[in-house]
Amino acid sequence: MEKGKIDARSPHPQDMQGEEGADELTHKALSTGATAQEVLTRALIPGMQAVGDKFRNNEIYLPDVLMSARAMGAAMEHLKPHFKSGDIQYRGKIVLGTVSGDLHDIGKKIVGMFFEGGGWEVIDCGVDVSEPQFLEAIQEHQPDAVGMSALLTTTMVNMEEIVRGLKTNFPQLLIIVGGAPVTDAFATRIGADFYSPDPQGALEKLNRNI
Ligand code: B1M
Repeated sequence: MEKGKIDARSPHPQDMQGEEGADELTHKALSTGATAQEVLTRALIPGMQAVGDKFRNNEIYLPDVLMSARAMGAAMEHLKPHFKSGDIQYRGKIVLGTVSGDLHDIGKKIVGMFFEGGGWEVIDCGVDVSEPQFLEAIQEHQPDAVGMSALLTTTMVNMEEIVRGLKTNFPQLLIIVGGAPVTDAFATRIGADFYSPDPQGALEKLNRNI
């Protein structure tokens, strides 16, 4: 998974041609007696942790992260029924969205994949998400946290309004913000609880606080 090998048919990475990937290995682990919890905590979470650390240290590039996240997604398909049946508990629940006026979703999707790999249930509201839409999602899903992404300097203003609105309605709700133009100082100024420049940091910050 860490190397981004999705399944036996996938051509990436080249030095693993024909080898089994996250799909087959997860199936095999579950059918030979490993519990879903063990697969999650001993394989997937450490794998995504390693990917996040390497990405943060510039040892791998964005396409590598995307391939690993896709491999993780293939493994997660086998675990989903176990989450549904209650065999394994999610670590927490997060509502994610790119703020209103902003259509960039690549980074936000990666953040979502890291959270899933970290054992979180992710409610992804998509892009161009307004304050009423965030509020509706919060009421419906009762998350532990909300994550917001903004990629345009012009939509940082919308992020500010949304954070203030959500904090007025749900003062205890943890809010984490990110995206290329967002900074720690900006996050503090608008009243968000956390800022992270990368998905791994976002996951670590919320894990420490949930
Ligand atoms: Co747009 N765009 N774009 N664009 N676009 C930028 C952002 C821009 C910097 C390009 C430039 O001019 N150099 C610029 C913004 C300038 C500014 O505001 N200062 C820009 C512009 C101007 C625009 C338009 C206005 C262009 C136009 O139409 N005139 C327009 C706006 C549309 C809109 O949103 N309303 C527009 C449109 C588009 C496309 C639709 C064509 C496309 C988006 C496709 C999509 O997302 N589905 C696009 C793209 C691809 C880019 C660039 C090239 C790449 C963005 C990206 O995906 N990066 C970008 C230039 C660049 O960055 N080189 C650019 C990769 C992604 C993995 O990184 O999203 O930063 P990022 O996410 C990172 C971190 O930021 C962090 O983790 C992620 C993974 O490491 N992170 C979080 C993100 N969210 C987080 C949340 C967290 C924590 C961490 O906690 C919750």
